[in-house]
Amino acid sequence: MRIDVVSIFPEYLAPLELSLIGKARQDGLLQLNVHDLRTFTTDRHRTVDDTPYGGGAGMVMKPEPWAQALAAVAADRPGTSAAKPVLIVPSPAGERFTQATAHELAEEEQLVFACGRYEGIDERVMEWAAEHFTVRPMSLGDYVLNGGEVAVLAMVEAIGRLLPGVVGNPDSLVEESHSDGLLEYPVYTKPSSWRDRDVPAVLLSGNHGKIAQWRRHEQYRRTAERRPDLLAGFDAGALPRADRAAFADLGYDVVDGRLHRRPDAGGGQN
Ligand code: 6GU
Repeated sequence: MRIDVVSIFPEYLAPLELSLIGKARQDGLLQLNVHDLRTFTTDRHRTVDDTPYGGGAGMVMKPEPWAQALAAVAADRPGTSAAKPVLIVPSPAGERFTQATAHELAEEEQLVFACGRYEGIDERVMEWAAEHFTVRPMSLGDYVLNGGEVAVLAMVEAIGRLLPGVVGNPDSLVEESHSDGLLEYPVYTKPSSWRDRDVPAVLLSGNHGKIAQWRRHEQYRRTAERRPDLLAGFDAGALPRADRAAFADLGYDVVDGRLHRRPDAGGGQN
């Protein structure tokens, strides 16, 4: 995969030289280029922003430096592949970036990230770019960052670790939070007793069936407690009796293959 990132703070992307993603770049699994938007300006002051039409607080990123940068990135492509590269525009006004999005984007040949700052990029850039790219404004969640750079660090890591060969043991991608629509179960290591706290006995039992069931039920418990919103999308159609009982204990009944919180159930917010 090839990734291009355009930013006025290219140094912000330095962490992508470290750890798993840095190793993937060294190993040639990921070709990642960071571009300084200011090198695509033509004025003496290398201006990238201006005041907003219609008034209001803050500044807006000028369209022409972005068009120059994105055209350069689109022109400099490996081979003559049919697919347009995907242009990801980090923004709190974007579509939500999820594990499913990460899987989808990990299949692409080329991703380009356009890091906005200030109040955002002139909207006409996104319209113009649609000619060369599949444009996808993307948000990490419902909070505001000062610019797209930190969001790009998160998205590139989430996508990059799904590329073949980047994570040493691919099994670790299967048993993690969100891989099955649930939160991950709790984990423990030695010593089995630590500061008067014991590891749950079932994990020392050697009974792999019981361990798997305990872990699954812990996933249900955690998800019900911390992210009940995720349970609305959970496929409860083919659950074993013991799993339905576990959900009943948490206040959820299965109706037509979907989980429904019992109205009289205590505890949680939902
Ligand atoms: Cl992707 N960008 C910015 N600037 N703020 C955000 C975000 C992205 N996701 C949540 N807040």
